Amino acid sequence: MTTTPAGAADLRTQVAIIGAGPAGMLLSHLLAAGGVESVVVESRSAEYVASRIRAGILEQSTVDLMRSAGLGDRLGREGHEHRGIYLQWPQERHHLDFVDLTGRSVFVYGQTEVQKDLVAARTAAGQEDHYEITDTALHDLGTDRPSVTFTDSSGAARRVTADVVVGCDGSFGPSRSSVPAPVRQTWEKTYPYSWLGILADVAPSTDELIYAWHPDGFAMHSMRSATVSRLYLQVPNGTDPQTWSDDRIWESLATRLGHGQDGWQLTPGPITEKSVLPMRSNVSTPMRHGRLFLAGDAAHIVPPTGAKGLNLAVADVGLLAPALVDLLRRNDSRLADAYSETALRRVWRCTHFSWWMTTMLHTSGDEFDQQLQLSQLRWVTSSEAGATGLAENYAGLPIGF
Ligand code: RFL
Ligand code: PHB
Repeated sequence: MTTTPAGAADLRTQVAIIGAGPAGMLLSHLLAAGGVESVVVESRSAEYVASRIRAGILEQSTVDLMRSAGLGDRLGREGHEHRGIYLQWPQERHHLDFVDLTGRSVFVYGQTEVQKDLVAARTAAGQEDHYEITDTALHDLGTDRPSVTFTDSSGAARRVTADVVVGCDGSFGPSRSSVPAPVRQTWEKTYPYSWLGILADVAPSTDELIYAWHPDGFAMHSMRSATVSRLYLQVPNGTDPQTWSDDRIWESLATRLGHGQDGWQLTPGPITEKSVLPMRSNVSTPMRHGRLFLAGDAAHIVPPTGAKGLNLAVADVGLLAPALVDLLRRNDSRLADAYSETALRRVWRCTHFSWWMTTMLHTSGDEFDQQLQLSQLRWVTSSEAGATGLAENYAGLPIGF
């Protein structure tokens, strides 16, 4: 933490939010609905943030929160409700029906679409945002007048003074490390593999997502719409996506996803995006220090196998918004004081689930591990108790969990 630079042009608000990703934008929307004003500052352009291809699955509680916040119209029209997923390994494919198992479903609705809906809502509310800023720094977090300084897109030095600062700036932003070292504790795990992800202009070859274990490595078939497919392949860390030709990608997907198995066919199509995503688990605690609160990837990262990253960010904000409304409008700090501990219960549950899905489905080359993975997959797909455990975690625990 540093002191505020002299001469910075001042802005005053109740909540200064760093980061305009889904956590920051949803928080500003929920705060506005609760009568609390906020300013959002973001280092990238609005177009860049809106076009980042990331998550694709919304769990039930995320959908419920978006609907109750008035963000459910386009999601209702364009999102696709899925009853469950397919889990498979060579010669076997099993459907897990989450609705039968838990009464809850999931929705296919891309993070790009969530982001567009959030930007539209914030623009309609006429609240203040600053994009393409640099030199973000947090100050005076131990006082009741914390501030954020930055250089705006015209090169001017600015300062936002607030009652509360919320770090929604992902794992590489400055907020997480503003919790001082003696207080901050970080748990981290990196995995010995990455995902090569593609977007393709082709109708999905499946009605619901397929998660496939294969001796060559994990593969997954997801989708964005009736005409756009999203697929992933396990690849070694450090893989350059350009070393994978389109033909090699489709051939590997066909092998790992079981093209020809029981007559199922994978239809290839033009690849429009190709990238490699490393995988790690990371939790940084506490999620509140003084007048600084952390939400979303700023506090925790999960590998994408459980589809939890975006949903956890939404769950954090679903807890934090009412806590800040109580704190700032009613001078009631009970929810704010409980925020870190309450949020971390769900964070650790989702961290465990994401690790469990990841280690069950990715091959490490160890033959003993392979047998354990296959045994686990057989159990999850044949025992109602096993299937229900996966379904309950995947379709999502209620917001207050
Ligand atoms: P975000 O979306 O990363 O937003 C953080 C924002 O903070 C900005 N920022 C700063 N702003 C001002 N000053 C600074 N110094 C700043 N430093 C950073 C950043 O530019 C950014 O706009 O975090 P948020 O809002 O917490 O949302 C979390 C989700 O985005 C994330 O959990 C998921 O997208 C994770 N994730 C995936 N999750 C899934 O559930 N399924 C997926 O398929 C999936 N794919 C992905 C992903 C994350 C990825 N990243 C982070 C590398 C694919 C990728 C590539
Ligand atoms: C996606 O559609 O990008 C997606 C879906 C489910 C996951 C991960 C990514 O577990």
